[in-house]
Amino acid sequence: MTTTEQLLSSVEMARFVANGFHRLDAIVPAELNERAIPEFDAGQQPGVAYGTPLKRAFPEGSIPRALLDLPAVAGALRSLVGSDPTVDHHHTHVREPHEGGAQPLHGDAIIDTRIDAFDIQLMYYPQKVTVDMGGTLSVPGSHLRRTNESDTGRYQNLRGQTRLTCPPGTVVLLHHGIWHGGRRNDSDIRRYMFKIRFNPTAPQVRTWDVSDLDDPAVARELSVFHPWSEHATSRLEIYNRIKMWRALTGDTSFDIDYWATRVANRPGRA
Ligand SMILES: O=C(O)CCC(=O)C(=O)O
Repeated sequence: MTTTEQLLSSVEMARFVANGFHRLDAIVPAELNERAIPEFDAGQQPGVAYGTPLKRAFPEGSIPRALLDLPAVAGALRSLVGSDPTVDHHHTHVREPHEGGAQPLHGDAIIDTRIDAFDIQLMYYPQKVTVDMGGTLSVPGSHLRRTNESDTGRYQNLRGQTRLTCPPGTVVLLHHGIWHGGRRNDSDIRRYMFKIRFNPTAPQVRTWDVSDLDDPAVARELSVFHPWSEHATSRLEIYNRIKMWRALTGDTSFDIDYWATRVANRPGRA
């Protein structure tokens, strides 16, 4: 697919497959950010039943509708989850000033073994988030390491983890499996994050701008090593990414250094 929409490129998709997130800094206009916090405080976001088609989920003029209509957000979401996702649920997450504790590291569901489909979680930060405000901690590249909800909560710090700091109006789109948690807010300011989870309704195959599919940078992005795992274990993560890239592109022969081809070779069997 090649269009004038602000779709992700293949290189950006490969980066998402390797890291588990796509970040859009300061993408939301100031007037929307200014409206958001009073509305979040007043609990004004419209209730949405599980599985409501995105096109019907949020009324015209609402903050989520305006957010999702931004071309960069719409294009990235379409690239990741297809054109007609449904809304799973949404929630406003607040970290209170000087609250004294952090949220344990977790994934947002029970073990989810899907390789050829994934949900997207949108996180919207209407205000500037500084290092002491309890920005969302996440572990890049952890999304394909399948875990059960808060079973990872006993890990306090992992090499390579990031604690989000950002300018106002930042949106991050994450793979549902990424390990994350709200950090302790040591500031005097309430920290807000509005999250929407989306489910795909059609195969997530070539939903982005594939005109650069053969760019060698795709394999380079998929081959990145993250510091939380040993060298050998990182190879398993690259193998997981090869499987995901095969599913996303429909190219069952895609490989990096023959790794997936070698272990699938079973001569004489169908
Ligand atoms: O508040 C945060 O930064 C993260 C909260 C969250 O994503 C969750 O509770 O699942």
